Amino acid sequence: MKVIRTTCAYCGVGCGITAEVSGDGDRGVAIVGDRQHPANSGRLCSKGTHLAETVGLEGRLLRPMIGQGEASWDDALDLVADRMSDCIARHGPESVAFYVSGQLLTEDYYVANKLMKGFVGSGNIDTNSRLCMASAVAAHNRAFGEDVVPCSYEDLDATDLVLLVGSNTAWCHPVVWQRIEKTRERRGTKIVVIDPRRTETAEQADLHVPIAPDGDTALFNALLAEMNRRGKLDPAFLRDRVEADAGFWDGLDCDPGVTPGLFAKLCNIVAEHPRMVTLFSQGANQSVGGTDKGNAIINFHLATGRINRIGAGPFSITGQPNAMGGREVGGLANTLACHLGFSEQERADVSAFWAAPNICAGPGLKAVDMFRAIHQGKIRFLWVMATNPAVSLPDSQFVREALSRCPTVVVSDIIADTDTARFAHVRLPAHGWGEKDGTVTNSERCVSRQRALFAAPGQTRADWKIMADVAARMGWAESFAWDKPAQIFREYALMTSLSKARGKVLDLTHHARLSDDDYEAMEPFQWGGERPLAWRFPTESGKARLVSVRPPAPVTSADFPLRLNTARYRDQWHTMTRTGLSATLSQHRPEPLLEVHPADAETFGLVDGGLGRVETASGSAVYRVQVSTGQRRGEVCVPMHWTDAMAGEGRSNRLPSQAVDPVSGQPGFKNGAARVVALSPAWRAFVVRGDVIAPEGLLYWTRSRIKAGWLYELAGEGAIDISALLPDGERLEVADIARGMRRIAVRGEGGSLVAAAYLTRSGELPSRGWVADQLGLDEASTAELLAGRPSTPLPDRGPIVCVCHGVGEKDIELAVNEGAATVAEVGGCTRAGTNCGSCRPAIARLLEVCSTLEREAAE
Ligand SMILES: Nc1nc2c(c(=O)[nH]1)N[C@H]1C(S)=C(S)[C@@H](COP(=O)(O)OP(=O)(O)OC[C@H]3O[C@@H](n4cnc5c(=O)[nH]c(N)nc54)[C@H](O)[C@@H]3O)O[C@H]1N2
Ligand SMILES: Nc1nc2c(c(=O)[nH]1)N[C@H]1C(S)=C(S)[C@@H](COP(=O)(O)OP(=O)(O)OC[C@H]3O[C@@H](n4cnc5c(=O)[nH]c(N)nc54)[C@H](O)[C@@H]3O)O[C@H]1N2
Ligand code: SF4
Ligand SMILES: [Mo]
Repeated sequence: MKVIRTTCAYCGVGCGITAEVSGDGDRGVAIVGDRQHPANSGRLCSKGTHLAETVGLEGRLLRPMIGQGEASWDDALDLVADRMSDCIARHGPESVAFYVSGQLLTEDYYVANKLMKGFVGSGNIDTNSRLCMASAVAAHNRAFGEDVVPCSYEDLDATDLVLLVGSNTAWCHPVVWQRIEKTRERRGTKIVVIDPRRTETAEQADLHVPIAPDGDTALFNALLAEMNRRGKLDPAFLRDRVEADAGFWDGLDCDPGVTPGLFAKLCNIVAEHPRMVTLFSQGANQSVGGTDKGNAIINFHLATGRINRIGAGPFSITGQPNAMGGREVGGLANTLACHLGFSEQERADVSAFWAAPNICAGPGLKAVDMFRAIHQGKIRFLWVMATNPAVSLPDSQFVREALSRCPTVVVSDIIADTDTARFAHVRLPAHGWGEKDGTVTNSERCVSRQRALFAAPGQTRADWKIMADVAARMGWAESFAWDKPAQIFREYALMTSLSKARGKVLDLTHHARLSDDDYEAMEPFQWGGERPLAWRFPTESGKARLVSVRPPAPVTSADFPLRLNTARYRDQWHTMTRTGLSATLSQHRPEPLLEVHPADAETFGLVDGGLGRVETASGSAVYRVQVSTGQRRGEVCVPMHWTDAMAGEGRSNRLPSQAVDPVSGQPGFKNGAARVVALSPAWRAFVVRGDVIAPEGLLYWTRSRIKAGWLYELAGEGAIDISALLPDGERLEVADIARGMRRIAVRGEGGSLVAAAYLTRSGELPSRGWVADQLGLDEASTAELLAGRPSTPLPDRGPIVCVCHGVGEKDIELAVNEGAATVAEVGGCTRAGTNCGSCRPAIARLLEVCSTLEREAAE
C-alpha cells in the first residue's frame, strides 16, 4: 500500500485526492478527498469519488499507431517530425497548427507553446479553453489589463450573497456548491441563480431568475443603473481605482428582460448584500456576446466596489482541471506566453528567454478559425492533444470534413477509438491521469501537483516528452532537453520574470529554484495571493476599466423558431471517453435527453420517453424526450456529451453554428436556432452484451456502461433482425409475431448470460436494471430472462438518484412517505446522499415535490 496525494482528473475546482495504491501492478486504487487540500478539505463529488472505476486499461491506446498499424516510437516520432518539417519548408510555419487542451498539465502546455511559438514560428496553437474560458479571459484583459481572477474560494466562505450566472454549480462544480451551502448554513448567505433553465442549482436557490437566453448583459446593465439610482455605488473606489469608457453611464439603462416584480426582488437582494460574489461560467462565456457579459458582471462589481474585499468579487470559474495553467503559459493563440502579448519588445524578450530561432510574428488562429483554415487547405499539419474536436467544436460535420481533408493529422490521446482519432494518420499514446506527473492550476489560481499512481502502461509516454522528442528530431534538441517535469516547471516559473517585469500579477519566480525534491513534495500554492488586484490593477494607468457593453441583437428565424441550449450532466465528463466507462456514473443519465417545456411538447407532438429530432441549419441529432417544466417555453436543451462512439445520432455538436464572440472567438453554444420533430419509430428494443458494437442504419441507438458490459437502447423503422446484434451461444427465444415482440437470451459456457435482446413494436419493454444485472451471471431461469424480470418481483427503484449507494427516486419517495422530512433524514433511511453528496440537491428537489403533492392533496 502506497499513499499518494494528487489532484482530481476532472473539473476546475481542483480537489485534492489521497490515493491508496495497492502497488501490486493491478491498478487498484482507493480514492478519498485530501483533507489538507485548500480546494476541498476532504470533499469529493461523484466523479472524483468514482475515479477508480475509470483508470483501468479498457479502451486505452497503448502503442503508437500509424494508420491502422502498430508502429515503434522511433518510426512514429520520425514521421511526425518529418511531416512537420516538410510542411514548414514547403508551406511556411502558418501551415502548421496544434490544438491542445485544459486537460494537459502545465508542463505539457508549456512545451507545446514553446515549440509552436518559438521554434515552428507560428502562433497557431489554440486550446479547447477557447470553447470554455476565452470570453472570461477577454473580459479580464479588458477590465483589469491581465487575465487575473480576482477572487478565492475563501471568498465563498465569507460572502452574504452568491449570484450564479450561467452556472449549474451543483452539477458541474459540486464541491464549490457544497462549500457555498456550508456558508449558507453558517451565515445565512443568499443564493441567486440566473439561468434560463430551472436546474438543480436553481431549485436550491433563494431566487431563480429564468432569463431569456443571452439576456445577461441587459440584466446587469439594468441592475447597475438601478444601484446608481439607489445610491449604492462606491464613489471613492470609482474615483481612485477605476476609469470608464466615454459614455459608459449613459448606456446603462436597458430593459432588464425580466418581469418588474422579479427585477425588483433581485435589486433588493443585491442592494442589501454588498458582500457579494458573482460566480459565472458557460451560460456567460459560451455566447456570441460572451465577452460583453463578462464585462457587464465585472462592471457591476467595480462600480459598486464589490471587489478586492473579503467575500466580494466577480469570479469566473474554470471548467477543466488545468484550464488556468494553459492560460498562464500561453496556450491560447492570442497570448504569446506568460500573460504577454505580441509587441516587438515582448516578442524579443520571449525569443531571448527561449533562445528561440523562429519567434512567431503575431497571434495565431483561434479554434474555430483554425479549423476553417484546415478546411481551406491553409493549415496542412494538425496535432491534436487531449481534446476531441470532432465532438466538441461547433458544426462538427464541418470539423470532420476539415479533419478528413488535412494531409497530416496527429492525435495524442489516452483512448484508442475516439471520434477524432478516427481521422488521425498518427496516434500517439499518452500517459493518462494516474500516470501523469506535473502541475495543474485551478479556478482560484492554486497550483497543485498531479502525481503518478501507477507505472505507465504499454508504451505510453508523457505528453511533454512526446513533444520534446519531436522537437529534438527537428533539430532543437538542446532547447527541449528535459528529462523530468520539475525541470520544465522551473523553466516556466523563471519565465514569469518576464510578466513580473511588466508589472503583471503572474509571478512564480520564487519557485524557479525549487529542487527536484521540493517539486516532489510541493504543497498547493496560490499565485497572486487571495486578492491579487488589491493594490493595483495591471493596466497602464493602474486603474481598472468600466467597459461599455451592449446586449446582442435577438436572433429570430421562421424556419428555426426554438432556442437551443446545450449543457452538461452531473456524472458525465465531456465526450465520455473516461466517465462513460463507469457503470456507477452511467446510471444517472444513461441516455441523452431533449428537455422541452410541456406546452412545446404538445405543439410539436413530443411525448415524454419518446424520441425527438432537433434540427438546425447545420445538422440534426436524435434524443430521448424529457418533458420538463424546468425549461422555458420556446427553448430546448440537449447534453453535449454523446459521441459517434457512444450513440447513433445523439451527437449534439452537429447542431451549433460556427458563430463566435467577436472579441474572444468563443462559440455561442448556448443559444442556437432550432426546430424539433417528433419521431415515431416502428420498433424499440434494448440489448445487453459484454462488448462494443456499432449498429448501423437505425433511427436511434445509444450505449451505456453496466457492470459486466453495455446496455444498448435502439429504435428504428422497417424490419429489424434483432438476433443479428447478438453474439454466438445457446439461444433461448420467445416471439409474438402479431405484436412484434421478440425476446432472446444467449447463454455461454457454464450457462452464464452473455447477451439478451428485447424488442417490441407496440408494447412495453422490461425495465433495464434487473436484466443488466444478470449479464455474466447464471442465476436467472430462462423464464425469468425472457420475462425480463425475476419471478419474485423486486421493488421498482425508479431512476437512480444516488449513484454511490444505488438509491432510486422511488426509494426516496418511500422514505418521505414514511416520514423523512429532510435530506439528512432521507440519508438516514436510504443512505442516499451520505457519501459524495452530489445527489443532495436532487434529494432536496424530491422532498420539495413530495411536500407540494401532500399540500395539494390536503387542500
Ligand atoms: N459533471 C460535469 N462537470 C463538469 C464538466 C462536465 O463535463 N461534467 N465539465 C467542466 C467544464 S470544462 C466546464 S467549462 C464547466 C461548465 O460548467 P457550467 O457552466 O455550470 O455548465 P453548463 O451545463 O455547460 O452550463 C451552465 C448553464 O448555463 C445556462 N445558460 C444557457 N444559456 C444561458 C444564458 O444566456 N444566460 C445564463 N445566465 N445562463 C445560460 C444553461 O442552462 C446551463 O444550466 O463544468 C466543468 N465540470
Ligand atoms: N455544445 C457544446 N459543446 C461544447 C461545450 C458545451 O457546453 N456545449 N463545452 C465546451 C467546453 S467548455 C469544453 S472544455 C470542451 C471539452 O471538449 P473536449 O476537450 O473535446 O472533451 P474531452 O472529452 O474532455 O476530451 C479530452 C480528450 O483527451 C483525452 N485525454 C484525457 N487525458 C489525456 C491526457 O492526459 N493526455 C492526452 N493526450 N489525452 C488525454 C480523452 O481521452 C479525450 O479524448 O467542449 C466544448 N464543447
Ligand atoms: S468537484 Fe468533483 S470533479 Fe471537480 S475536482 Fe472536485 S472531485 Fe473532481
Ligand atoms: Mo470547459
